[in-house]
Amino acid sequence: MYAQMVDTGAKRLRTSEEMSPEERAFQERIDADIKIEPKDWMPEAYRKTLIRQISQHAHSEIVGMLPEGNWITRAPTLKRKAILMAKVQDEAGHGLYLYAAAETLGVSRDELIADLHSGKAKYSSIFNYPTLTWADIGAIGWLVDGAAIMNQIPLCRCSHGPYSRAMIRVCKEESFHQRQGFDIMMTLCRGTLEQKAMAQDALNRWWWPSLMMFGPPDADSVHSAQSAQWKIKILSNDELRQRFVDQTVPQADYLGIKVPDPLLKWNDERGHYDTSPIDFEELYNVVKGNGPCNRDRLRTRVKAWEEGAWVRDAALAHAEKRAARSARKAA
Ligand code: FAQ
Repeated sequence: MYAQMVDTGAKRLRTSEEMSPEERAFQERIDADIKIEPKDWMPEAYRKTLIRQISQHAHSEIVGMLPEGNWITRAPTLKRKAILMAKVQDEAGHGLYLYAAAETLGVSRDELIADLHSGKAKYSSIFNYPTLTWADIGAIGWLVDGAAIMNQIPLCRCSHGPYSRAMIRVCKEESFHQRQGFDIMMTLCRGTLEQKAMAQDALNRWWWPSLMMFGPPDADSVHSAQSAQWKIKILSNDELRQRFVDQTVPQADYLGIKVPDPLLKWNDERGHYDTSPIDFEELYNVVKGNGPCNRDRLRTRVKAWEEGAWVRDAALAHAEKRAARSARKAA
């Protein structure tokens, strides 16, 4: 897979001879699966790549609270409401671990958040689609969390210590999220004809955007080759996408609903499902800011940040007061 990335990747990788002695020693540690920790030497480009990816990931968790948060007051039962609240709170927690992992690379949380709010930093394309019915909450858990886990399990083995450790806990919680989504879909699919139709409609709308979460095809992925060499990426975008399709299609069959792809077919020779070509123009358009909800999502985040200023000020004042008290006691 790595060789394939090198062949198709946009950037040529530096050979061992072209690296400085420090870089070579760094690459040797990575090749030997030794984690890179915050105080270790690292190439500037490695640090920047990680800040980019980890912060985008953190922003995705925080923006990702919005489409589901929108349904907390409308969940159909008290039990579903409690579960959804816990899930959305977990996402806030994931965002916080990830911001903390990015901070170990020498960037402040305020800088990262300013980049999100100015539109400079990206977050996952998937969160720019609307949640129109309760079945969308099921589809997000089943498909979006399912895709997130597929991408994040290999990240538990990535070369950066803080990121890899954050991923272990995140994946455990995501697995609960995925199951609660599937459980909502099961309930709807075993319910009335209208409920089953709602589940089918949600699958129709979330299927293709979920496949796009894995990023552009390998041939167009600018960062893949370098990230693979540094073991930030363990599996390629297309490989993860294929694994997700292979895992999810039988689940749709079990639910008795149909994946919205007329060309979807098991290929015995490849041992995988074949799909129709994916319309990556839609991904690029959403990433550029033109998805159905991009503007609304950013506006909501900026408003929440501004309206939460007094909470941050109060927490800071409290922390300063406590620090001063401890200093007085110690003196
Ligand atoms: N959306 O060269 P590549 C979740 C950008 S968490 C937006 O392939 P790379 C939990 C990419 O950043 C979901 N932008 O890039 C949850 C780059 O732009 P840049 C988030 C995308 O980094 C569930 C450019 O395209 N997960 O869902 C997307 O090697 C439910 C070129 O692409 C992560 O962030 C996209 N889909 O690979 C929460 C996982 N795809 O930065 C709430 C960690 C690509 O040069 C509810 N991240 N781009 O301006 C990764 O694994 C990687 O960053 C990829 C992209 C695979 C996303």
